Amino acid sequence: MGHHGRLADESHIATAGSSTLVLLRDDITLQNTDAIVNAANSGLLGGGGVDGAIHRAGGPEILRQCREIRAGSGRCPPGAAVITGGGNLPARFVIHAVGPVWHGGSANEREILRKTYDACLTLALSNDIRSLSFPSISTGAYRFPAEEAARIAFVTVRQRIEPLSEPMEIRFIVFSEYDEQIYRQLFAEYSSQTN
Ligand code: AR6
Repeated sequence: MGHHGRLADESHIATAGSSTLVLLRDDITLQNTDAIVNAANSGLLGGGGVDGAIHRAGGPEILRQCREIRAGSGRCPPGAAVITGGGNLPARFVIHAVGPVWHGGSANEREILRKTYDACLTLALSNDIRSLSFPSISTGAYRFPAEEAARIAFVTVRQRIEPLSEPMEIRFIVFSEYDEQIYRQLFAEYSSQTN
């Protein structure tokens, strides 16, 4: 549990069905969840931001598996995700998810972002992953407005895990104080509805 003791208040923890949602301001590569999600691109061969950090911390085995997937299935379209091992990371798996590039909002970006989170959860459930850490997909290099992206992330995850009977832990990992405020607000709103 290590990392989230300091944040264990109502605005950083929420319950959805038998599962727990956690908000953490931290580095995603340090998370000891079964899997972490990478904010990847369609090429699947690395990049900057979260992607760069994951490949640096996880070592060459992750890239090797990504190359194998590329060779077998080609590029990964926005809204989809693939899974590899975690290499040297504490997490056993990395789910490489491709979010939409923000083009102003009329290119179906919101629906594609929703599909991206959904694809991660589908892969998690089919690989027996019970704990999963998400970064704020598309809100860095891909320029998706952070507030709207957070709401889509939060609602999509909640709706998908609420009906599950087996408990899961989902962490939303943010890097900036600004992003933390956005998620904190969502957690607080949601907790006040359900209590
Ligand atoms: N841990 C947690 N969050 C982080 C970390 C980290 N180590 N590093 C950055 N963030 P981005 P995107 C935050 O750009 O917008 C890459 O080049 C960051 O502050 O990583 O989906 C890929 O190869 C921001 O809030 O992902 C793609 O080409 C969020 O993570 C492209 O960028 C996402 O920023 C994907 O862009």
